Amino acid sequence: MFPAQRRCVANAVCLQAHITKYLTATSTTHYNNALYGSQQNRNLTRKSSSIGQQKKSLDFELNTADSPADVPNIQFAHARMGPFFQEEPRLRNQFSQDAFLRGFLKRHVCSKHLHEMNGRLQELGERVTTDIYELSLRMESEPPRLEQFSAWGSRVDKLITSTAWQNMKAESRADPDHRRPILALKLLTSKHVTRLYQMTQFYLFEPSGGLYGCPLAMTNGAARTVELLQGTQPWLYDQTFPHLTSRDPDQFWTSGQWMTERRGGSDVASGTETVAVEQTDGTYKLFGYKWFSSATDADMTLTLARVVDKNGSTGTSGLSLFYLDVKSQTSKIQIMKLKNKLGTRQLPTAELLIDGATAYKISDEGRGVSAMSQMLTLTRIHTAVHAAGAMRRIVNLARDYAGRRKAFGRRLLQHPLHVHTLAGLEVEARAAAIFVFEVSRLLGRQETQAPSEELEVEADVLRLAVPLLKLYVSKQSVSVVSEGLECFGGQGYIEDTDLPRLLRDTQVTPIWEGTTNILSLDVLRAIRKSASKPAVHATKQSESDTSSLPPILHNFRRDVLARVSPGKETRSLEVAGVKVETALAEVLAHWSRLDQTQQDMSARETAFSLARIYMGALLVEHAAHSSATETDVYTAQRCAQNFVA
Ligand code: UCC
Repeated sequence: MFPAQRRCVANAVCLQAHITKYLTATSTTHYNNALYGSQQNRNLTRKSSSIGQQKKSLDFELNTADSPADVPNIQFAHARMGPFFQEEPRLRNQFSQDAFLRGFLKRHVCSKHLHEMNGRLQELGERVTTDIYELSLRMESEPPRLEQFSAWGSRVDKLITSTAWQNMKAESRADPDHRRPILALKLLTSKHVTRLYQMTQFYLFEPSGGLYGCPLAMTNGAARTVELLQGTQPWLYDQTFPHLTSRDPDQFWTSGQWMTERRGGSDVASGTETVAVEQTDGTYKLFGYKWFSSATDADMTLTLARVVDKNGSTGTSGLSLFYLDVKSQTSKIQIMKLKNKLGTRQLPTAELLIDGATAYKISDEGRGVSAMSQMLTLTRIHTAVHAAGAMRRIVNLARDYAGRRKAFGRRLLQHPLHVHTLAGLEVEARAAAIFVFEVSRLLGRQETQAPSEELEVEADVLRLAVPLLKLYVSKQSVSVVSEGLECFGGQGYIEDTDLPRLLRDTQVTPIWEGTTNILSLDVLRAIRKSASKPAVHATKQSESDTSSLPPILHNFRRDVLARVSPGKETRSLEVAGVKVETALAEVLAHWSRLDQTQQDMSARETAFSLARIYMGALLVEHAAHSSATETDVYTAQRCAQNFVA
């Protein structure tokens, strides 16, 4: 046996003891109810499998009155369907089901705001299982259509979206009274938790959002970009920001993010063909072909183009960022085709020919990518939120189903291997969730707190954490959702159950907003850029062995060590804490020995390791908190044992 295999077997044996303890220990908790079904449901299941119930079921079968007298009254004869119907998994309030999310909020939000936040999330947690979910089903079954020509041959480019898609725009902004918005930007008075609150809303919303989270993500990114440009482009802020953040569905605008072109893809800088010709009034006319506009019905968009002179020459100029008021320019934008995609079919994604649309340059010339980077940060966090939300949803459904489905004489929850598998998925879902929550919290602090040394360190951590979050959680969500489908057997593959949609709609996450490799290179970009800067903070004696690290890695290390430190003082978390620390030391030491080409080649492995280490540290920190539960401790232990290495 190879050492890795030996370690696996040893881990499995050791974990078995934990699982047994875990199941026993949590038998009275809310989590256990979710995993096993409530007592009431258990009684129902027992009832429906009793003999008396079988007789009752037969009464409901088809054609019983037509049975010929010579055929005995047996199952399946003459179109009788038999008494067994599989109970479906129930989607219950997604907030009250999520003890982990509630625990995280309790740790970070003061009691005054927590009460308000919990109330609203509770409400949203219910709505994503009822009316919002219903809308998403309709959005899936009524995908957008494009009517390019009228009956008499005129080019009309009419984008036809379902009423459900249109309603979702309103639903995402406000409740029926238009007073208590869902997913609005600025809600709570304590601003630094606003981002965290917003992203937890999206986390609950995404799996039932029919991909309306995509235009909302781009809108969120555009709002932040416009806010950052307020100093240089106050008119842009005044004109767009109130709409982008409005709680009133009639005033609310969505924004596009048009940066993908035929030759571009990931290589935006050299592949962008769109050009901008300056007009005498200072505006620009854009000409180009956008190959993938995610939600084509946006009211406005931020887009990249290269400024050219009157002869069409670009010189050496790089890309600049432009604001385009789409609504007023529809006659200058042709919808060439709608994209036929594996998933995200609810989204009206299109190829667009821009033929002289008027736009406004909003960045310095050649600084377009840099000016757009905050939009990328936001949409990448949203992508990870979508991925983590999908993981949570499939695990919740699989847990519920395990309490209903009976096979080999027992319910699934009574099969140790199934429970072990489910517990593994739960750990993955929690690791993804805590990564998303913490990055959102850190972003909120950057956006709202006064500058300080602490915030400078956090800025470095965040710069690294965003691509790590996006690349790891997206990739992992495909595997977790796929494994989750298996928990339903063949039913997981059947479209009517709405389960396969979850897989299709998460498969996009490792691809859009930068593929796994592109984001691994972004991690390298951040490290190398930081290496060219002097370290901001004095190095302590104890840290001298890592003083050759680029400052961003140095700060990342400090952050991880600070997070695991309390856990190392706790008996149950000591091993997990040491594992995280050791893994970090190994990865950083290995990194320091690589030359540039080797760093490029191993960028993906480095990124995956750093992501796992960070999640391990977050879970240990969470489990060491005074409010932690036994399940939190188990999660940190299993995470460290399984995937921090
Ligand atoms: O648009 C799309 C669909 C939208 C769907 C949104 C859905 C959201 C989810 C919803 C959930 C339901 S998809 C399009 C996605 N395309 C990409 O993500 C592009 C992928 N390619 C990259 O990320 C590349 O790495 C580029 C484009 C960033 C590389 O461009 P350059 O020009 O070659 O990059 P440079 O020269 O390295 O960087 C230019 C500047 C530098 O700053 P300076 O000049 O000051 O040194 C970089 O440090 O930009 C800075 N920069 C960044 N800053 C580049 N990337 C970043 C970053 N990530 N953060 C901060």
